Amino acid sequence: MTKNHDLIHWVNKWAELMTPDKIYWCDGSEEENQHLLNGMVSSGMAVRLNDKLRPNSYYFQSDPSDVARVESRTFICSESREDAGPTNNWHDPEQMKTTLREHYKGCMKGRTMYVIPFCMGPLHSDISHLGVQLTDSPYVVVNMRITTRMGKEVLALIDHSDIFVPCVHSVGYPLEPGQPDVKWPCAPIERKYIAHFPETREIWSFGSGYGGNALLGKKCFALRIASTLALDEGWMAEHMLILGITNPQGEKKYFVAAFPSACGKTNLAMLTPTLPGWKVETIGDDIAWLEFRHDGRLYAVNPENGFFGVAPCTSMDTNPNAMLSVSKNALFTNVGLTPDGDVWWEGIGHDMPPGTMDWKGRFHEPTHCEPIAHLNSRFTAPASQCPSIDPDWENPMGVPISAILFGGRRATTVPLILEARNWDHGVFMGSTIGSEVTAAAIGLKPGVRRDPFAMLPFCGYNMGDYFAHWIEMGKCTRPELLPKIFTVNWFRKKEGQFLWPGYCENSRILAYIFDRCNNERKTENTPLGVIPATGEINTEGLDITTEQLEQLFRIDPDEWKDEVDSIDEHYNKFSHLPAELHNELEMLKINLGL
Ligand code: OXD
Ligand code: MN
Repeated sequence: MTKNHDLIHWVNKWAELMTPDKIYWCDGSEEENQHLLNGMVSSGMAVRLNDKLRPNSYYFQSDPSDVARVESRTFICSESREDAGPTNNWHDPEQMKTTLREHYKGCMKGRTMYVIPFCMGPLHSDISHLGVQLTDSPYVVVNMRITTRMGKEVLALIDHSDIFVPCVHSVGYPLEPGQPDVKWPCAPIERKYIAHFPETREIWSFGSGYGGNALLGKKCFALRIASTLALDEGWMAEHMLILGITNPQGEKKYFVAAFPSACGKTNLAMLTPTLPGWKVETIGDDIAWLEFRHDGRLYAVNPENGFFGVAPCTSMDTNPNAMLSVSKNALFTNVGLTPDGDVWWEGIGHDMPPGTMDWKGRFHEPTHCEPIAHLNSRFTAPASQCPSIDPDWENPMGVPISAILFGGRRATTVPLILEARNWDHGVFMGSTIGSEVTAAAIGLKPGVRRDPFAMLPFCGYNMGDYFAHWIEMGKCTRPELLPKIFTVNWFRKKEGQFLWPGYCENSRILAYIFDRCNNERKTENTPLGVIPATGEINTEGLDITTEQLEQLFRIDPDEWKDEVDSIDEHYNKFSHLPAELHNELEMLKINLGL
């Protein structure tokens, strides 16, 4: 228990409203974890995997209606609509609280309310932040134990600090006396709410037990609420991986990279370089908190403690480090379950064992064409188990960043690599990231979706103000100390075929960026920015033709006319667009002769 009266008062107030049968304060111990997992196995929510194949690992299937983040039910409840901006679902905070209190009334009946003290960031870092999540889902507790620092030690920190972000979560499925539970309790979509109150730094989530809707430390706290803290306090909370890269001479640098969801951030963060003598190490695969420190350099910390990664297409070929991270002490949700008690998904690198159960609990006829694993099926694994984890991944100071990469999935238009002329030009690049979406994945219209800084679903305030914050951050230090900024696009195609091999061959691009950070390599100026001079990307041993390389850097005037129109349309949404970005767009038009 705690000595923090505010915390005790807050917990009691919510218990009165949600009326759980029991309140349990999580200490984060291994015994507690085993107890919860055993309980879920007994209730039928979890399956313990075969210990010989995958020690201490568990399998879960969600309700088919509760499989992903629901952007349409995610709300930013700021006092004024203007502060949520044109890209968020805004709701009046008092009205939202009134509506939600009705939903929360009695919602934990028949269940235990778990109190989870957690810390985003290393335990004793000045950039870390504390939170407490209430939840009625033991699945959430065991996932939060992996993805955040959680338990007794954090509670001791909360005892000595008045500041914690209060996070309330319920699956929204109370049980009447004698009513049997279901395997995955949740509420229907129209009763799901993922509500953020940026002014009072609160998160209220109701009705979903899955991923970012329920593990509130991740997208809700470390991105949406943290982005508002960062704006006020002069730092940055970003949807970025962090990696360390060492050249054959032993010199090391760190990069961060922002890509929209499902563009391979986890693969890039854990990449095994194909270039001899180079090494890549992982700090984080999804979120970076960035701050300028006394030496004028930008430092990054991964606020998370584990990975919550997309399973399909992860294999020993595409990402051996992720595969080894999930070899034990891992949780799997919505993948297939093999007859010998292991997991399977499309693209795991071997044929499906006969008799594998799909994520909906069915056994397929060979003619059945639905996937075994849901496209958004996930693994949860401790970062400490990743073979490529960086020795400094928990350094409370963070690591100094030399380059910032922006990217998306673009079959046309965008070159393989483009270097910004300066910080403001780089901010322009970040603010215009586009990525092709598939309708199947998130229920969005296929086509290019502008996802500025890959933060579209995750920025907790007006995105125009967020762009301005980026511009301001560039004034925090001397220009020569700012990281260089690049756009990359591994996904360019010709006649339906990828032009660049991607995956571990992306180390060739990272190596080029590394050298650019030392102001090495020959470059060429283009209307879009700076590209490598011919021959400056190491393609030794690659099966790639000169024509393919030219295609990868081609600037097609018609495509760019459309692109500029589309950026114009995108920018027109923002009444708070900083003048610097408007000027960058005008400059691009002039450079392109438009
Ligand atoms: C994620 C996402 O789950 O970006 O990381 O959607
Ligand atoms: Mn993400």
